[in-house]
Amino acid sequence: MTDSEQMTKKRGWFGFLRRNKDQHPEPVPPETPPGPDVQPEPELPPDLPPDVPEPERPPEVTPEPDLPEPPEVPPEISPPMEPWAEGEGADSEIGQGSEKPKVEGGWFARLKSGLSKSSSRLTRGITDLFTKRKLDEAALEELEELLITADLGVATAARVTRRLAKNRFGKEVDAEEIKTALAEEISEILEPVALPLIVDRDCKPFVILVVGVNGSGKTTTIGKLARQYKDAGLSVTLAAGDTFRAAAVEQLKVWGQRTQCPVISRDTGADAAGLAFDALAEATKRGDDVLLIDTAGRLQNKSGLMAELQKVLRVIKKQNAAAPHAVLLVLDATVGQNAHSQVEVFRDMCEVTGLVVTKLDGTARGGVVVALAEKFGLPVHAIGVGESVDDLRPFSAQSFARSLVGLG
Ligand SMILES: Nc1nc2c(ncn2[C@@H]2O[C@H](COP(=O)(O)OP(=O)(O)OP(=O)(O)O)[C@@H](O)[C@H]2O)c(=O)[nH]1
Ligand SMILES: [Mg+2]
Repeated sequence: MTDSEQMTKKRGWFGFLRRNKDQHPEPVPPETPPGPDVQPEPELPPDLPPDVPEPERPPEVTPEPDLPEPPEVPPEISPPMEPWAEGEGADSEIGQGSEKPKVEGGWFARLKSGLSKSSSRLTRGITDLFTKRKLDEAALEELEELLITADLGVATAARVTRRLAKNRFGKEVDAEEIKTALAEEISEILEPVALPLIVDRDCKPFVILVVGVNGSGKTTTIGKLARQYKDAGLSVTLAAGDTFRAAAVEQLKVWGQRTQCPVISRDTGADAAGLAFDALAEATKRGDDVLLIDTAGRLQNKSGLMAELQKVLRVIKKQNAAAPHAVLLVLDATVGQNAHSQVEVFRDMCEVTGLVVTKLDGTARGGVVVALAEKFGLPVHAIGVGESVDDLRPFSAQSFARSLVGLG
């Protein structure tokens, strides 16, 4: 068994659930500054209502559809899902699944090709640097520069090269050896943050607030998470907390239909905190296992967005002091270094408990994940490797590190 498989087994496939030992003796299986393009929006809700507003009218609850068959998947929203590899995902014990790193065209292949921008630069650079060459001062300096340009950040690049030097300085090294050693160093940095998001089944509902700048993948991640939780046998409600845009509510409703989860929503322009409050009340009344709350990524300005998010947090806490149980910051990997300031702002404003990094299937600048791990130490719960409902995967330190340096 590989290390990666052992890790997966130890933590559980996607590591979703902390078992409630009393009630569930059987195995229970288990995702700103606002973007630089924040534009003023003319139609704004007026002043935010008081903390715990009385709804003017009851929020709209899109009932869980009673569908005899799985719903049709609109192709523009989700390409056809990949079938599970044999023996994966079918077990009642989700923790037994493998990450299927060898499946052609599977998530690992997509992750690898997604990281190709970072990895090809690194791979080419390493090959040029280390063709029958000693690991001397000059080589180390060039390697450090290479790592910085691959978004790993100055501190991480320095740390990695220092550690390489410790073991191999003055020795003749080839490119493969350097890549392998790099992957090991990077994996070691990522290991402490590669942590699954664990749903505590004693919390009914386990409240997950999903935040991030516009377009980072919040709503899509909620859809993917909803599917995973539903597949694990949990009852899930979605709250359309992005009341700023009509299309955002509609998008979440589509995900609700696809995953057969009820969606609690209000009209565009309604108070997001009020909606979150009602959604929590509703999910609590129903005894739901999970409540996933979507939020806006863009408001009139950054301070408006932050004020709204903080208000959402306040009203949730008024109703349930322990909630939200998780605040997920969704980061688009393609933004590169900009991710640092997004983490700083959201972490300070919204008590972020973990990250989901999306779009690692694109021309991602995946090296930034390493820099974030080193700098902030926030758990990376999952990564997005595509738009499909199945494209949310646990974050494996080893797989990621190897993909990043172009190793299979
Ligand atoms: N390739 C790829 N696309 C993704 C991934 N996650 C999300 N997307 C796409 O990114 C776009 C934005 O995703 P959304 O989920 O709408 O992002 P959001 O954060 O909710 O955006 P706002 O509602 O505008 O704040 C959509 O076209 C998604 O399909 C991913 O992992 N890979
Ligand atoms: Mg959205």
